[in-house]
Amino acid sequence: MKKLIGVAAVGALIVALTGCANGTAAPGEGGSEDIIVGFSQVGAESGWRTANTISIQGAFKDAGIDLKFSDAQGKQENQIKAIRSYIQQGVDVIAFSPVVESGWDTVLKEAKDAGIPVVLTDRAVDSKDETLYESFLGSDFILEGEKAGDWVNTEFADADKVNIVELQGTTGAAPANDRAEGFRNKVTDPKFEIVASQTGDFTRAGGKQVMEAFLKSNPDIDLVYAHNDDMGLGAIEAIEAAGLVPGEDIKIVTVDAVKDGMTALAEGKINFIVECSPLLGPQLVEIAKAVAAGETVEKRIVTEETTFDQEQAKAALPDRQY
Ligand code: GYE
Repeated sequence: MKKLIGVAAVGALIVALTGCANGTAAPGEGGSEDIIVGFSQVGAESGWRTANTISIQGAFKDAGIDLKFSDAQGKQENQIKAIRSYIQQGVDVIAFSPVVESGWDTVLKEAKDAGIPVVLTDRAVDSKDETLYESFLGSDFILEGEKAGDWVNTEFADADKVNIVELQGTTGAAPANDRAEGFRNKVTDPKFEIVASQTGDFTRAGGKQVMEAFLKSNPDIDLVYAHNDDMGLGAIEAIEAAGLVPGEDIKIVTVDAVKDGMTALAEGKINFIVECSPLLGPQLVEIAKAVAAGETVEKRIVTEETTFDQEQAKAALPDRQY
């Protein structure tokens, strides 16, 4: 059923974006496959990112569209350089996943002045001027944080005092800002205390290192809230090394639901995962084709997502693509 809805939604999107039911709004003589798209990826910090890169490269390949791909290795300056080089090359569309939210107005203005449409994918920018980009395709990160918070409220309904540590994503990144905010929107009862909060940069090594420090300075941690699976997986290593049982002595809630995270959830080492889908490639292709053809697309396209407890993870794992 879920699959059907997904297919229907993509079909509807194609119709909406191309404005015709057969999905062939080909600009010019050669058709939309002649376009060149420049894409700047954040890096390769997590399982989510790897799945996202595979989805995007695969979808453009399948569509027969030339995709120029660059990996910014987590640095905004590299993304700005890549965008400037795409402008210079005169690509038809620029798409990127902004590593942090701020500081994009100048380069986005340069793209706009060059007449090249820009599509944001996965992460948002905080630019006041919304004419600097055509569309933003990605998850609602505040909602993800809220879903994690809802689970915490239910899980600890009978507790008197809950000490929480938070492993934050990359400082200044939209998913780090919003997942922190969403969680705090829900976890409001005074019995909850966020005793420590620090960035683990969305990486497994970062999550492990920060968790080791948290364990040393906080003797009584009840819950880890990790902004992604990879940091949660790093925290598991630190908790086990400290002689404690992850998922039991210390509960863990994360965001993403990539295969390694889902495996740890099915094994009982993680307690709950909020899904964040990295499979943005096919929708990005449709948006790129449409904006290259000068069509107007939805300013905000939100990804549909679910949540998983341990039993649901066991059921979903065999079919998990990433
Ligand atoms: O949750 C994390 C990745 O921007 C949604 O980035 C993405 C986040 C994802 O490193 O694992």
